[in-house]
Amino acid sequence: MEGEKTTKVVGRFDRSGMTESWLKKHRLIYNGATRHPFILSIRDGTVDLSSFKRWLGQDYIFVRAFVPFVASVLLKACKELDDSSDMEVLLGGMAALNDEIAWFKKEASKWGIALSSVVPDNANVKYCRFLESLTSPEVEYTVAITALWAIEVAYQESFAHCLEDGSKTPEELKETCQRWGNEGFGQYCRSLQSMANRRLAKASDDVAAKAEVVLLSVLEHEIEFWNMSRGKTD
Ligand code: HMH
Repeated sequence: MEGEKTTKVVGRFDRSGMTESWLKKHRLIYNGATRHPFILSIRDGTVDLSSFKRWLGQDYIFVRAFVPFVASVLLKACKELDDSSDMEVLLGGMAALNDEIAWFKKEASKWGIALSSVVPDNANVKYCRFLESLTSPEVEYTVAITALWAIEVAYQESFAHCLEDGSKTPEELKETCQRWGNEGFGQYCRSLQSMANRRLAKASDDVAAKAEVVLLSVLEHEIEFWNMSRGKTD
């Protein structure tokens, strides 16, 4: 129908842009996850390379646990009748993870890290358990897609900050920052965000409240993960 795409029904509870309003509401914790001292130390070139190596080894373990979580979100999307394009975005995300695992192996060998002997740190174990809890069929697609967006955008905002004009990121860390800070990954995050917004706009108050709690949990886990990488977990 003519004009259908431009007509927007504004209900009593307009939730378009729910994620944006949550980020405003929870700005302090969001900044904690995206402007962490570990990230700021990469950006200003003072990063301790042993911290960077610790992060690399731990993140490889995290990403291996992240794959079944993303697969569970994909499975949920496939069961939703109305969101066939979501499935395609998520499938692209899965394909990128295949590349990412290969990249971790290459990067680890460059830094002399034996990935098979990395022992997961407490903060990582907790984060991976949290991811596993979200794979349950009882977790609604709306909640799961909000979590996935939050996990990805935390890295995107963090690493993009290390590539901005005026940053002094060491040459040997730029490729890592590019992995998550590049424009394509930024676009993927914006797709995830609009998928989450679209679902949240139709969600019950109860499901929306659960999604907000999950967003906060993700941000807390991200902060703990940076703390662990930096080696200061007080
Ligand atoms: C801890 N959060 C953590 N690791 C990652 N690789 C991402 C988010 C993004 O995929």
